[in-house]
Amino acid sequence: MLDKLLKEALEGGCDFEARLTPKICVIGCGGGGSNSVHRLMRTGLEGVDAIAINTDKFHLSRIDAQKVLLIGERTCHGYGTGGDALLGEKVARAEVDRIESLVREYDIVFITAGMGGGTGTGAAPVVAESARKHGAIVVALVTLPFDIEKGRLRTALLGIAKLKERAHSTIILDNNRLLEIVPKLPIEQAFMVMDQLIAEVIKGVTETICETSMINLDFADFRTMMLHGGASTVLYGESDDPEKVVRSTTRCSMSTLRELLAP
Ligand SMILES: Nc1nc2c(ncn2[C@@H]2O[C@H](COP(=O)(O)OP(=O)(O)OP(=O)(O)O)[C@@H](O)[C@H]2O)c(=O)[nH]1
Ligand SMILES: [Mg+2]
Repeated sequence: MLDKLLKEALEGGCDFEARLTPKICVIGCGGGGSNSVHRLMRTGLEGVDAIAINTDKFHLSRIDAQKVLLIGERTCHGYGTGGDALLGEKVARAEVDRIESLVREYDIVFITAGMGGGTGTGAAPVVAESARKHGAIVVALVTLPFDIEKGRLRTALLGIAKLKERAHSTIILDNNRLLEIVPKLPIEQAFMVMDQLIAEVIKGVTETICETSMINLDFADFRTMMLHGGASTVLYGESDDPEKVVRSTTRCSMSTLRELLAP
């Protein structure tokens, strides 16, 4: 995609900078993933298109995103999959053409999902595969279920294994650690903390790539890192420097992120 843009920009005499700015989206899969995207929109992610994909029609109708995609309507009749990840994968595969036409224009695709249910767990790997097929760099940010969500961990781990094979980088955040950090928060607010963190990771990466600063990474660096790196580490930098030499990339402290990362 980048090579194509470069060629077009050089040949066409078009706005070079605009054409070379990578197109980025975040795709929330399933209920939890869509909720994350909804909250991400409220925190204001500039330059990132928000997309939600779900089997649950009612839930999708309440999501604030630039694009939404209802999948599996004929099988799930607009409801969820009832925790059936194989069904989630099956309905996503059946509509892979629609998924591909959603993702094909992007250079970087972030995928977010709460793993352990049916739609997000089953669809996220299919979305990753589609985006990768069209040349995007794919970064997945997914959560492990709470211990009290009995039986969901196995489903989650199977989904994560598939995701790891397809995404360039998979960042796993553990909901249980969230409970340790914010034990007294109601679940909805605890999810908001997690979603805020997911938002900050995406924001940090996109700002680092898209905005100019002294210590900077551009899309080509990011691409090289993702294509050739194995494990990935997300590092944040903050500075009170009045000249703002280093851009503040996050409000979340690094220790919070470290706490939440699954071992
Ligand atoms: N970060 C975050 N995680 C959530 C949220 N809601 C649920 N989860 C987590 O995501 C897991 C999967 O749940 P859902 O996303 O509701 O399931 P789904 O993908 O819609 O799948 P089905 O409804 O079974 O088809 C849950 O077990 C929770 O651990 C949310 O609002 N934010
Ligand atoms: Mg659901």
